[in-house]
Amino acid sequence: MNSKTSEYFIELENKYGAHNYHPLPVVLKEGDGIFVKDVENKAYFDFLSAYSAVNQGHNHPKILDALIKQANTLSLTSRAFYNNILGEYEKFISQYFGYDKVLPMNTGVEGGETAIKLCRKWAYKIKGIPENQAKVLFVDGNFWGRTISAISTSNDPLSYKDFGPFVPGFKNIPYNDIDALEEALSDPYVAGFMVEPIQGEAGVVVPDDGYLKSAKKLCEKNQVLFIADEVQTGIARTGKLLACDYEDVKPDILILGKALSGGMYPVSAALANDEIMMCIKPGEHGSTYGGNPIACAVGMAALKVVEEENLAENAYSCGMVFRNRLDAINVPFVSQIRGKGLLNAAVIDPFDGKTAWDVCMRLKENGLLAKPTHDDIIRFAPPLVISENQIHDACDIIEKTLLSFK
Ligand code: IF1
Repeated sequence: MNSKTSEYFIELENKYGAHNYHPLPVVLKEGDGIFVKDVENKAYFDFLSAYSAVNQGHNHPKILDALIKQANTLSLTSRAFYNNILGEYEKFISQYFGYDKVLPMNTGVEGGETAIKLCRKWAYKIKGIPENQAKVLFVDGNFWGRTISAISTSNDPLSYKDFGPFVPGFKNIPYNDIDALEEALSDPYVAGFMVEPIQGEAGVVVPDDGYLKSAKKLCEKNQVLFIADEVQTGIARTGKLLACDYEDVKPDILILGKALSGGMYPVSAALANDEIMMCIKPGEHGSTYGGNPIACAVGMAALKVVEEENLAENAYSCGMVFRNRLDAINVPFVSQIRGKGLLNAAVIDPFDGKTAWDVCMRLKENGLLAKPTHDDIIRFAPPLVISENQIHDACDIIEKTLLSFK
C-alpha cells in the first residue's frame, strides 16, 4: 500500500519543481473517463479536462491502444526521412477539417508560432508587403501560450511583465469590436488577424453572434488572413467540431492542439490551403517531434473518437443542460453563467472576502475539480464523453457547494 500522502507529493513539487504554478491542493494518481482519483483514493469529477485537452475522457482505450501500438513499432524518425504513417495522418487531418495541407507541430503555442510564420511568409511572397513590415493583429484578452511571441501580444501583466523586450509587428485591438478591426485593417501592412472564437483564459468570453463572420468578411476585403486559434475551443469542445462552425466561418489558417491527442500526447497543427502553406519551403520551419509517428497515430485515433462518439452533439446538448441547471441556482454572488457547448464559466463576485478560489476549494471537498481563471471566474469544462445524468450529478455538487456559502 503506498503510504505517500498528498502532502508528501506536494512537498516534493515544492522543493524540486519551479514555482510557476499554484495548483489546487489535490494530488491525482489515476484518470478514467470523466473521473480522476487522488492518492487518498478519493474520486472527483474532472471539470477542467486539462484545459480542454482531455475532451475524449481520460485514458480513452482507443487512443491509448493507438499510442501503445505505435510506440511499440516506431516512435520517432525526425523529418530527415519519410515514414509510413505521417502521410496517412496528413491526408486524414487535412480532409477531416477541409484544407489542402497541415503543418504538424507539438504544443498549442507552436501551432500559433507556425501560423504567424506562415502569415508573414505569405505577406511577403504573395501579398507583397515589404520584408519585415508585416503586421499581425491580435485582440485584448488573448491567450495563446507562453513563448516570447505569445506574451508579446498579451495585455495581462502576469504573462508579459519582466519578460521583455517583446516581438515587434504585433498590434492589439479590442475583442468583439468590428469597428476597431475595420479601422486597423486600413493599414496595408496588416497581413493577419489571429483570434480565439471564444476567449478561454480571459474567462470564456463569448463574442456577439456574427462577430466572427463580419471579421472574416473584413479580412477577405482587405486581403488579410483570418487565423483562428481553436486550440481550446476546437475538437468539439463548444458543441461544434470547431467554434468557427457556429458562423460557418472557414479560417485561412486553423490552429489546433490539446484535444487533438485526447490528452494522451502533445499534438498540434496549423492547417491551410496551398496558396498559404506552400509559401514555406524545405528547411524554413519544423520541429524534431513535429508530426512524429506516435503523434500521428494518436491524432487519428483521437479525431475518430470525436466522430464515432458524436462528441460535438453531446457537448451541445449537455452544455444546454449544464447552463440551465446553473442559471437556476439562486445565489447572489454568481453574476453570470456563460459559454457554448461544454466550455462554460461562472462569474463569481467576491463575497464576504471569499473568491472563486474558495468556491473551487469547496467544490474539491465535495468531489468536483475546477479551477478559477483570474480571481472571479470559474471555468467548467468536463470531458465531452460526459452523460446527461452525470451532468446532473455534477450540477448537484455545484448547487450544494454554492448554496453552502449563502
Ligand atoms: C498554461 C491558460 C487555458 C490556449 C489557447 C494556445 C494555447 C493555449 C487558446 C497554448 C493554452 C493552456 C496553457 C496552460 C493553461 C491553459 C490555459 F490558462 F493558460 F490560459 F487553457 F486557458 N491557444 N492554454 O488556451 O497551448 O502551448 O499550452 O499547448 O500555460 O498554464 P500550449
